[in-house]
Amino acid sequence: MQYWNEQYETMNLEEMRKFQSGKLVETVKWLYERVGFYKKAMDEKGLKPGDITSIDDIAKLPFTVKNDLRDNYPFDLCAVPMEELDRVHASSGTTGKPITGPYTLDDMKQWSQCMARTLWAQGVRPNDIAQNAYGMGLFTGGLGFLHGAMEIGCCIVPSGSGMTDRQVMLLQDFGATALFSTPSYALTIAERAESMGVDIRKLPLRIASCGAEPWTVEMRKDIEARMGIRAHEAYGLTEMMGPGVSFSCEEGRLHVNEDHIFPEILDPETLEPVPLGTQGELFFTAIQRRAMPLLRYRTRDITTLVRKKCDCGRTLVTMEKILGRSDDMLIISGVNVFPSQIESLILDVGLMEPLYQLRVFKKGYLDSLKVEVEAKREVYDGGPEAIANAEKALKAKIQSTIGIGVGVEVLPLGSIARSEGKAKRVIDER
Ligand code: DLL
Repeated sequence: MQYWNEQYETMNLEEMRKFQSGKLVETVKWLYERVGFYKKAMDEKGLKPGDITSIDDIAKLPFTVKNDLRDNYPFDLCAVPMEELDRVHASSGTTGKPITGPYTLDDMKQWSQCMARTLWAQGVRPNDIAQNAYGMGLFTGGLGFLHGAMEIGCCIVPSGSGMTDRQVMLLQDFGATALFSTPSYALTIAERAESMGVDIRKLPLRIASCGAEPWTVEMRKDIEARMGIRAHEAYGLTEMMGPGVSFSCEEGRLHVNEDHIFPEILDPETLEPVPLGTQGELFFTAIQRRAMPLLRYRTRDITTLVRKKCDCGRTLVTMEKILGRSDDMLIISGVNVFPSQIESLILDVGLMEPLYQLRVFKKGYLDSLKVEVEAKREVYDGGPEAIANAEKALKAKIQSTIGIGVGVEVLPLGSIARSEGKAKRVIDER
C-alpha cells in the first residue's frame, strides 16, 4: 500500500474542511466546558462555543502562547483529571520549568498513527530494522518514533541518544536499515564512523528520519552523501504531540497532518493571517486531542504553507522547511539573520563542515556576529594559508549573499561540541 491512511492523506479540500470543522466545533466546546483558561479567554472576547460553527471561524478564537503554559504549569490547561491521563511528556525547558505534554489513551493512539504515517511515507516497512537514536524519556522524540515504528511492526533497536561508538557498532552488527535521530546527531554518528574506519555507505542503512531542530537542504545532502542514504524529515513540538505534526514524503515535501493539527500562518507583528505561500509564523490548533488541546498556539517557528498538488498523491497541505525560530533570529547591521542561512553558506563554500557556532556580542551599540566553524580535513592539511583562505571565502560569501560583515574563525578540529540531540548553534554574549 502506498499510504498509511489513504482516506485522510488524500482527502479533497472540501471534505477536509468539513472534517476539520466538525473537530474544531467539538474541541472548542470541550475546552470551554473544562478549562478555566479557555472559558475566560473566550468570555473576554464575548465568544460562546456556539459561535464557532466551521474551521473558518478559527480566527475568532483566542491565541495560546508559551507563557500561558508556564503560568498554568503543570496541568492547569488539562481538560481531563490526572487519573484519566495515559502519559505525560515534557520539553527539556532550557530556562525554568518544562512545557508539559499530557496525553489520554486516545491521544496516544492518534500520536502513534501520525508517526506511522510519517515513517510509512518515508519508506519504513515491517521488514525494516530501525535504530532509534532520539533521546528516550520525557523528550517526545524517542518514544514518538518508537510508537510509530511499533504500529508499522518493524524491528526496533531503541539505542537512544549518546554513546556514539556503540551506535556505530550497532549499525554494523544489527544492520539497521533505518536510523531515527536529530540531523546533528546523524552527522555526529557519521563523523564518528569515519574516524573508526567504518564506511556507513557500505552498511545496509538506507533511510534516516531526522527532525527536532532546524537544518538546511545542504545539511540533508551532506548527511545523505556521508551515509549513502536518503534522509527524510519529521517536524513537531511537545505542545502538539511531539514529532508527527508534519513529515516529508518521497517528493521531499513536508505534509502537515492537518486532520489532527490545523496550521495557520500569521504575520508575527499584526497576528493577522497571511495569504497561502507567504512566509510568517506558524500557529497550530489541535483539533482531535483531548488531554490538553491548545487553540492557536504560537510556535515561533517561521515558515510558509503551500497548497499545491504533490506528486506523492497526498493532498495534506505542505509547509516549507522551518527557516528558524523567531527567538533565534539575529539582527546584525539591521539585517535579520537566521542560523540556518549561515549553515547553508558554510556548506555552500565547500571547505567547511556543518560544525559551527554563532557567537553574538555587542560592539558599541550594535550586535556583531562571529562564525566559528570547523573546516574539512583537507583544509587543515593545507596549513595556515589554506585555513586563512577558507575563512576569507566564507566571509566573502556571507557578505555577498546576506549583505553583512561578520568575523569568521576556523577552529581547530574537534573544538565544536558534537551534538547528541539538538545542536546549540548560538552563543549569546550580549
Ligand atoms: O523536537 C519534537 C520532535 C522530535 C520533532 C523528534 C521531530 C523529531 P520539542 O522539543 O518541543 O519537540 O521542540 C519543538 O523544535 O517548535 C521547532 O522549533 C523545532 N523543530 C522540531 N522539528 C523540526 C524540524 C520536538 N524538522 C521545536 N525542523 C519546534 C526545524 C524543528 N525545527
